[in-house]
Amino acid sequence: MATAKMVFDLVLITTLPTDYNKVIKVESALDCALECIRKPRCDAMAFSAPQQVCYLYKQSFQGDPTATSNMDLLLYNIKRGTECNEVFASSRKSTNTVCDQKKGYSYEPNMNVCYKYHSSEKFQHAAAKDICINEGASNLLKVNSDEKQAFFTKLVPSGSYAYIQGDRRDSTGEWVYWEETTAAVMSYTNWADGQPNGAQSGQNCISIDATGQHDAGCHYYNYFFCEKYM
Ligand SMILES: [Ca+2]
Repeated sequence: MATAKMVFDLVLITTLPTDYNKVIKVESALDCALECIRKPRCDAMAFSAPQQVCYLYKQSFQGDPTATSNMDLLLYNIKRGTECNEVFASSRKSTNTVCDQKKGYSYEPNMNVCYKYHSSEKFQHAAAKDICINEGASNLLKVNSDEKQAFFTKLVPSGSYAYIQGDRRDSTGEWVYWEETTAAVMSYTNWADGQPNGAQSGQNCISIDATGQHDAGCHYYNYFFCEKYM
């Protein structure tokens, strides 16, 4: 059996470079290294210990001579022999959760949220959800904290609405999130003034604008947010 040789060079950098390709939820720096090695075009990686996420890069890092080591954020350049590509090409596909920048997804480390804002074409609620799932997301975005409410309502320009997760069950009037095929009662809502106001007229979905959350007809055409749950 060929010996697969690879070298990890620790690089000192003050701030995380933002030109990463993928963000992956992992448990350790070693898992992060394995994710990088599995990808033939990955030349560098960063592991954030507090968030347990792994950032993958196509380009090697340039070290910063003034930076000091930081155990919360470990960055490595990776050099490997061609044997490594052969060894890992046949290794099992990772089951870790990936936030894929190539598909237009962004990662917000402070909230640990991987999301995409679809702001060019409007869709009805069911179609929007299908688009999210078909491009690898978990579902529409869950706005289930004050931080997410503040962050995402700011992204929607005045006069526009964007769908998020949540719909009302006619039988009980409860608002629920869908976890694959199971409905979970929503624990967080943050309605705009005067909302929800559409129970009588079948406003059974949720959109956000700059002012907060609105119950909205699921047949309305709106922009939308997708989320990959990390
Ligand atoms: Ca409404």
